[in-house]
Amino acid sequence: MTLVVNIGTSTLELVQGDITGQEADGIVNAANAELAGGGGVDGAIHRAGGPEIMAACRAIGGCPTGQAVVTTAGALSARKVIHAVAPRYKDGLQGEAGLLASAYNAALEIASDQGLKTVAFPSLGTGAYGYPLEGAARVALRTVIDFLGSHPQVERVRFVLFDKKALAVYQQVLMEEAPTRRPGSR
Ligand code: AR6
Repeated sequence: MTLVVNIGTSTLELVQGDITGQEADGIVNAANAELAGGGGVDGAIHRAGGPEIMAACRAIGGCPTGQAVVTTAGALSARKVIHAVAPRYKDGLQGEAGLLASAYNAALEIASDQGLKTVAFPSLGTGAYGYPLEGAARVALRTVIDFLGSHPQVERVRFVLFDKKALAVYQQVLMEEAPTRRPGSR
């Protein structure tokens, strides 16, 4: 089931699925600071998008934690891939929440600058980097809600959650965080 919430004139959606199958102008990758590829979302995006994306990552060379860079989307149907780097979670006392929010903000700023109207995000940080799901969902959703409130040019942000558990946690947190909601409308 899709959960859709209006944020001003934009929409925020939660769906379960594989990020590489999404139709969106921009697809966000859960990258590492070396932009070297890896498992999880990163592996899936490079597999589906082909070698052009890695060539573009090599040319850029790297991206600090909490930041994002943009490349071609290769063979994916999206126009661009935005590579965002979440922090490795230790104990929550190393600035992880601020860095995670910063990674989302950086990706959203790029989307806005590039004229990407629709953007698909995975749950940054909650796989190999170990960020606890509920805390990550709260940071992710708050950051996106704040951004959409002041950037109507980004018309739709869709979180693509890989499994039922992640979808359920994001749904719960969104119910708590969203200013207005329209649950189950699609
Ligand atoms: N579509 C959507 N979500 C997915 C997919 C997919 N195809 N595959 C996994 N997830 P992760 P991170 C979920 O590990 O924690 C990589 O090796 C997954 O269940 O992809 O930011 C990079 O190269 C989890 O909830 O990203 C980095 O080194 C979420 O996506 C490092 O992992 C994020 O998991 C980044 O770690």
